[in-house]
Amino acid sequence: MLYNLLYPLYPYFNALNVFQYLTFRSIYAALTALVLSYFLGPWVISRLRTMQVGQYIREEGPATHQKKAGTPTMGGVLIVGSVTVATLLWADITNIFVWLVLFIFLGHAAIGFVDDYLMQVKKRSKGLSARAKFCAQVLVAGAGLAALIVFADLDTRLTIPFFKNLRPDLGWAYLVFGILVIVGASNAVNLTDGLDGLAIGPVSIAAATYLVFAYVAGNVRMADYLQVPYVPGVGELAVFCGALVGAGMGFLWYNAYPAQVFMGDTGSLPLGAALGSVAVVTKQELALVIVGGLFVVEALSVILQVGFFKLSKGRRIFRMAPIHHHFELKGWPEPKVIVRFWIIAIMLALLSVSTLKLR
Ligand code: 57M
Repeated sequence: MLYNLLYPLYPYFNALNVFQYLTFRSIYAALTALVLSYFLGPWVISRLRTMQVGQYIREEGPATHQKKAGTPTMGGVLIVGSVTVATLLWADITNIFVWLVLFIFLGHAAIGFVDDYLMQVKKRSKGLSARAKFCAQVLVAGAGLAALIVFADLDTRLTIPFFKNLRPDLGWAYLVFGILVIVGASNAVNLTDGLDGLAIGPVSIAAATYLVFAYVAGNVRMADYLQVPYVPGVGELAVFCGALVGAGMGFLWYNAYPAQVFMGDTGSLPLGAALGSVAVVTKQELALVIVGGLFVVEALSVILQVGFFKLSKGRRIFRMAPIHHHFELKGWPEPKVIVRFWIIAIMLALLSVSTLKLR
């Protein structure tokens, strides 16, 4: 919004020229979201406490988790609010990609909010049923994607990391593929959100990586030089990614071990959906398997555990899935699991950026 209001005045005030630069606006979106979530954090946490939005801890989990009982959850409202305000403030609000990605992000936040609200505030033990949650996610992602294809001319060809000339066109099947990416990412981040800071750290790292991808894809010269698909206007998503990084860091301040607040589905579902939709719009969909490799491994550990359990009639591969619980039960202290998983996320992010050059 500041771009739309202030940049046109630059012939009169030369200094306003700076608003045209995506790098400047992305950095300030990150700082704005960080400051908002940092300063509003204590107020939001105390409000959640008064509303008694405290986490129930399942008895069958690692024993070390029992002491977390009553930690306020639904802290995702802090992340979602900060990201939205910072994006609207610093992005070009005439850009259709910004609005459609925000739609998918906020739609998933609403689904997570309803689920958490039913469970935490209304004290219904189950919240939304898994089927209702999934259908709502598919609807939101599908509507956003269909609008992207129709109104923003979203390219329905896939980009395959390491192969610059191999770009199969999926046509309308791209809609199904895109839904799979967005809903899959949303649920994988949700599964990862089981230790303090375990989800928000790697989400911020992945968002920083997609900031680079969005910037490159939206810049005709860089896209041409690095031979990645050029998507006019998609650079504005660098501002959104900057806001995700900033809000993530601000939230981590309070979610770092020992956590004062959890994000709840209100945070985990939209964060994953945001990464999925940015991956689709920047035409770096498959790179998400590398950037978000940690989330993929967490989700695979559950699929393998459940599948093997059923086939073998009661035997397990891991001590407990998702895989972070396996390491906890092996005796690794929680902060060790968290920091080691962050290190892996950073390595994967670097590897994915290298795909820009290795073609
Ligand atoms: C979300 N939620 C956390 C918090 C967070 C199919 C099955 C594998 C599903 C899976 C599952 O339900 N995953 C979804 C995981 C929960 O955190 C809340 O949920 C929000 C995210 N949606 O924001 O509000 C607990 O995680 C811990 N936590 C932290 N710090 C954080 O910053 O310590 C969360 C955030 C919190 C807290 O303890 O209560 C969760 O884990 O429930 N289910 C599981 O993950 C369960 N695994 C399991 O049953 N494994 C089985 C089979 C079915 C695969 C097996 O291995 O045999 C574990 N969940 C729990 N305890 N709570 C089992 C142990």
